[in-house]
Amino acid sequence: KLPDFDSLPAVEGMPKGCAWGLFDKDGKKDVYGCFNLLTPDVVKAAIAEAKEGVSVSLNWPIGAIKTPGFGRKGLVHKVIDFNDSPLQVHGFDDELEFNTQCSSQWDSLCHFKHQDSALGYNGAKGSVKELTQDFGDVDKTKKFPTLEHLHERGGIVGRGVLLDYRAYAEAKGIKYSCFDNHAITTSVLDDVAKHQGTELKQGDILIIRSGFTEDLGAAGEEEQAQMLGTHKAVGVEGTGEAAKWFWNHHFAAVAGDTIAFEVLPAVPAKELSGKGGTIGDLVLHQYFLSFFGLNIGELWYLKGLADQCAKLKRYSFLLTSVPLHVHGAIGSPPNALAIF
Ligand code: UVW
Repeated sequence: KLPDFDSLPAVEGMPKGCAWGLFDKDGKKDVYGCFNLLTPDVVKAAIAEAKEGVSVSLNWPIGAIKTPGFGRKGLVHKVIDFNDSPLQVHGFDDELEFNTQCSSQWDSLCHFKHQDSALGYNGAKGSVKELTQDFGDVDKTKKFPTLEHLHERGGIVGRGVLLDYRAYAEAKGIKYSCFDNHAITTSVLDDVAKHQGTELKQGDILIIRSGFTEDLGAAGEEEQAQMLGTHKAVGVEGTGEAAKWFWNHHFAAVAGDTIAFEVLPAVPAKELSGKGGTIGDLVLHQYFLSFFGLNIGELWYLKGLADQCAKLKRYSFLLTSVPLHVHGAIGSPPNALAIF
């Protein structure tokens, strides 16, 4: 049984809310965070959600945004004709170059640190150089909670649950733009669950749909740049109270279709010091990734999932996801499927 937020043990020099050490085993520092909640019993129960034999991809095309936000590099896709290569035969290869956070993605637990202490989940500290150096010695990166470790535990398999905020807002006549700072409060998330008849359980992978990737994908290149250029985005309210709500549900991970999961711009939370108006003010990123060990998925494409859930009147399903197997991976396309 996991402690609730108010009972989390104090960690010297850190604000309240660190789940550090909770999952440590045999004197080894944990690197999986809340994915530890995907126990064999939780996975077996999740597999029972696959009844219809229908699967839905949750992955937006990697090149869906021509100029991704936060100065990130978009996709460069080079197709190589074997006739132009030393092979001199008929056929093709291709090469991809992209920032792993330019489209649908998982944030690893060392993607965004607690800004005051520069510490990541479970006290992980160190520079990019330390994280990526010496590709021959995997043990050197064991202390960093990267996505690579997920391969040691067989990828991500669990019960996915959709909270379809977009459909709820349409039903209730709530109007909003995905490119404005529209905050989805946790009390509204409770209402969405009630409206759908959905029960949230420990170990769930919670997915929230706002329509962000659908609206951005429908826009042309110039319009996309304008939409992202506002640096405003719909998302979950970035407050300590919201962080508490998420921890107390004991999710295995959270994901959504927005660019930062939490509303942008972030407002410095009273529990965390912040400079004001900077990306360092992200509240849920600091709580989820650094304090809780709760991975965040962003920019997932959720229209097909929403349609399938509405058709079946069922918002839970088997979810599988396999991040790229890259040494020291900080972010990755999720390669996520919902299976009904
Ligand atoms: C940043 O890290 C700035 O954003 P995100 O994880 O939301 O892509």
